[in-house]
Order: sequence, then structure tokens, then C-alpha cells
Amino acid sequence: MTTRAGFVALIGEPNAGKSTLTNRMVGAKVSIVTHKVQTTRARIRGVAIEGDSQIVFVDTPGLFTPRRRLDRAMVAAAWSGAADADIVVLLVEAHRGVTAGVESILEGLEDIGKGRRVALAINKIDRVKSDVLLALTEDLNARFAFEETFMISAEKGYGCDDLKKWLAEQLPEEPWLYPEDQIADLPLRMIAAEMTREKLTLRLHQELPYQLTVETENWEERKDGTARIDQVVYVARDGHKGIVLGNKGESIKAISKAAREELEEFLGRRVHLFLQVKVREKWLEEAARYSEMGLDFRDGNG
Ligand SMILES: Nc1nc2c(ncn2[C@@H]2O[C@H](COP(=O)(O)OP(=O)(O)OP(=O)(O)O)[C@@H](O)[C@H]2O)c(=O)[nH]1
Ligand SMILES: [Mg+2]
Repeated sequence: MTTRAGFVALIGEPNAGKSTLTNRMVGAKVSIVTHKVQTTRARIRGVAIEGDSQIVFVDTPGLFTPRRRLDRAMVAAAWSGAADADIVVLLVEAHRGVTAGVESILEGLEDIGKGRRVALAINKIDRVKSDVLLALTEDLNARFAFEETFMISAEKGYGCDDLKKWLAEQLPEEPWLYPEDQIADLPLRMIAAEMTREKLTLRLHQELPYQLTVETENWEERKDGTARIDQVVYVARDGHKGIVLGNKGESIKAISKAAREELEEFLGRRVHLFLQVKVREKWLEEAARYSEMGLDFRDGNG
């Protein structure tokens, strides 16, 4: 039997739907999704199988004009994900069209190299009428030599099977890269930290989610088959700690419960999750925080 395998990087502006598409392709939630921009911070690998092909999807942080160290490290991680992939899929939001952000990604794609295979996926087609889609497809294809254009809704699933089939056919003939039953390539303690960060982001408002990070500090397998997981939520200011905790601790309680439930579903067993909130003014400038996130601290150098 000939098998195929390779990497497909999903790139696009923040909020384009890259993580939603990754999860849909994998058929399980491996990357966190929120309605806010800049949710994904590092490269997340999700593994999908289509026929004889193993497609390793590389979900990347959204591409935008970086200003801060963390922004720069995220954007660098996204571009290196694209540069290392066999095929790149650019996601563009149907209802937003060719924004300045999309234009600058197209310039970046020209820079990362001739011969790189790039497909276009216009996402969120559930939000627009078909005449808008046709005009947008023409416009984008006039700007860049995409190999193929797909119109999809990562959320509703429209067009996703066609995209997956096409990708599976394009990958090189190679032995599979992961065991058949593996769906993600990310340490469990990181997956657990991401789940908590998702719940924090969904619950809290304003700038705060950007200024917090979650780390799994301890993971203990207990004799009764349950796991005890200790996590730290780092925030940059005293006031933020109060926001995360909420009135009488009600926010952190709800967040912890939601994260624990999702973790239990993912692991298929009971979990005891303990969250601690620590104020760390300079965490955005600490190398150790970046390596925990799967980012290169030096990529953030201005
Ligand atoms: N209507 C609609 N919404 C979608 C679709 N795909 C994703 N979304 C929503 O768009 C928002 C952002 O989705 P994500 O998957 O987190 O986007 P992302 O590109 O990974 O974002 P970053 O990680 O911040 O770069 C979420 O609220 C999704 O539910 C779609 O096909 N249709
Ligand atoms: Mg994402």
C-alpha cells in the first residue's frame, strides 16, 4: 500500500477560523477556539487521516502587525510553520474580504518562496451571499497564484471534505509520521493549560486575556486512576488577579469547573484541577514563559 504524509500549515489573520478548521479536520478538539483575536499563540499540530494519507495540520497564530514581544514571537512562529509545510492553506474571511491584513500576508507569501504550494480557503461562507464569494475568489486569484480555491465554513463543515480530499492527494508518498490513533502532537500538560486559557478568555473581558498565561506546574497520576493537575494563571497586574478570581472567587470557580469538565472528556477519566493565580508583572518579558507556550523568546526581540 502506498501511503502519503505531510504537513499542511493553516495561516491567516487572527480570528479567520484556523483553529476551528484544524479541529474539524482532526475530528476532535485539539486547538482552542474563541471569538476573540489572537487566541492561538503557538503552532499546534493536529493529525487527520484521509484514505491512505496522514495529514498533519499545523494550526498557527494569526498574522498581524506585531508590536509587542509576544506578538512578534507569535507571528514568527506562524511564518515558520508556513515555511516548513508541504502545503500552505491561507484562510480569508468571506465577509471581510481583502483587508490590509490579507494584503500584507499575500506579500509575506511571495517572500517565503517561489515554488511553495499555496491553496486558498475562503472561510465563513455561511455569512455571505454567493455573488460576494465569486467576486472575492476572482480578486484574490488575481493577486496571487493559488493552486486551488475552496469555499468553506469551518464551523458548519461546508466544503471541508473537498478540501481534505484534495490535501490528502497532494501530499508526498511517505510513511505516516504518527501512530494511527494519535490526534495531536502537543504535551498533555500544554493541552490542559490551553483548555484553561480558553475558559478564561471566554469568561473574561477587555485586554486581560492577552496579559495572562496558564502553565501546568504539576501532574500527578493517582492510584485510583484519577489525575491531580495543578496550574498557575500568571497575570501582569494586581487588579487582574481580582478580575480572574471574581466576586467571592466565583469566576475562577466557574472557569476551573469548565476546564476540568473538558479535560475529563479529553482524557476519559476523572481530574482534580487546582488553579492558582499569581501576579507576575514582567511575565511577558520572561523567557521561561515563552518556552512553556512553545514559542521562541528570541523571536520576540525587537
Ligand atoms: N460564522 C462562522 N464563524 C466561524 C467559522 N469558522 C470559525 N468561526 C468563528 O470565528 C471565531 C474565531 O475562530 P478561531 O478558530 O478561534 O480563529 P483563529 O483563526 O484560530 O483565530 P486566532 O487563533 O486568534 O488566530 C470563533 O468564534 C469561531 O466560532 C465559520 O465557518 N462560520
Ligand atoms: Mg486559533
